[in-house]
Amino acid sequence: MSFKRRGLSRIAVTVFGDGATEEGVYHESLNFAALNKTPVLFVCEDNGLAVHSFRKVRQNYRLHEHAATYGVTSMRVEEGWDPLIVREATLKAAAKVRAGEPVLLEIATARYKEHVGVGEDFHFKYRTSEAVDVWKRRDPLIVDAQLAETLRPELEREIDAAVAFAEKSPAPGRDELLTDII
Ligand SMILES: Cc1ncc(C[n+]2csc(CCOP(=O)(O)OP(=O)(O)O)c2C)c(N)n1
Ligand SMILES: [Mg+2]
Repeated sequence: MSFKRRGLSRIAVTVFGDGATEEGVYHESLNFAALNKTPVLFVCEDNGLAVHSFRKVRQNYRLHEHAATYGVTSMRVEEGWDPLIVREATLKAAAKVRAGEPVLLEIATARYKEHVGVGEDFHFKYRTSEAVDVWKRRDPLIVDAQLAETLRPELEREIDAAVAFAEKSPAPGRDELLTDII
């Protein structure tokens, strides 16, 4: 809304899980964005899980069909393991957003680790490691070790720079509350 009011040609990208779409704020945000034609790209990482529960016990809607009822265009990528396909879809969705409408981009994916943290959670038995292996066998960072090693230094530099920037940034004060809002 701020970008639009200030006449900036920027877009906002928000990334969330399929489980988050059951929260009221998701629906309010979609409605607000559609109504005001704000330049927002909603990206849903759809792994079919919310913590330990599967979609079929949680959702009576198909996300992309449901977005249409708010007048939000949606796109779905099944090949979430393929960065080039994800990139292409994201560029297409972003172009639509720049042209003046919010878009929902749903990307099928898998969660390798537990819901929060770096451990595995197969011992809870709500899912099997075999189901996740299907994804790992298609994951270029696992299948193509050379590609992973080529990318690693640049990614590590980017992460280190982001962490250093965060650590040296002062906490925001009250005077910043409305910065970039109006
Ligand atoms: C702001 C906020 N609202 C609600 C919750 C409660 N909550 C915890 S996990 C979760 C859903 C998780 O599902 P998903 O985002 O798909 O993550 P996944 O389990 O796939 O990693 C929700 C709604 C929260 N943590 N924070
Ligand atoms: Mg999920």
